[in-house]
Amino acid sequence: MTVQVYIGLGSNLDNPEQQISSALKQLDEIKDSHLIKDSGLFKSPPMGPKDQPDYLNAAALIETTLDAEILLDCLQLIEKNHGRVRSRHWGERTLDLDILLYGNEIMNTERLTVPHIGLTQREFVLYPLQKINAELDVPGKGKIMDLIEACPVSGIEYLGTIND
Ligand code: ATP
Ligand code: 5RX
Ligand code: CA
Ligand code: CA
Repeated sequence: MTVQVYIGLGSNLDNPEQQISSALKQLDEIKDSHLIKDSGLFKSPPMGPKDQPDYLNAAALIETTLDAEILLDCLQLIEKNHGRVRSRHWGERTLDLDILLYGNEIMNTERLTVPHIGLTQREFVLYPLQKINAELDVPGKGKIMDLIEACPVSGIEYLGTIND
């Protein structure tokens, strides 16, 4: 069964634009998966610890037949290949890949909370999702437009299309 999955991308170290551009190519190369669309690039101040660089974020829509946990394994391998080092909680990173939505499923396992836990509080997730699909309905949460209206403003800027 093919499922539509939205993935969140983030980077604030070692040429973030290049990290995200490269990660999008890697997403298209995951087995049994294809990249359908990306949001373009967004810039925002760090949420969580403030003493780190601004972030570039994007979202991607892929179609896959992989189970969510297998997909997570693939995403974590891509993070590792991009030199991600875990120094401190919510700290700076070369690449972060989160499963934002997995079809219309709601899941809560040891490794996965879907829809992604922070989604409704994060402009850097909601705006990229809206860019890909303005009609998007977030399972258990509501329409993307309404979620954006209710989200606390933290400041986000659209930078445009991602160059490869
Ligand atoms: P946040 O999840 O709040 O954005 P983060 O991205 O910095 O923070 P990580 O350190 O990258 O968090 O991930 C910690 C763990 O989160 C992962 O090992 C993974 O098992 C778990 N996790 C739970 N739900 C998800 C999800 N939807 N997508 C990706 N990882 C998830
Ligand atoms: C921790 C997110 C606390 C929100 C996190 C990103 C809050 C970030 C990112 C921006 C983190 C998780 N800030 N902070 N973009 N990731 N702008 O991708 S750490 Cl309140
Ligand atoms: Ca994250
Ligand atoms: Ca993550």
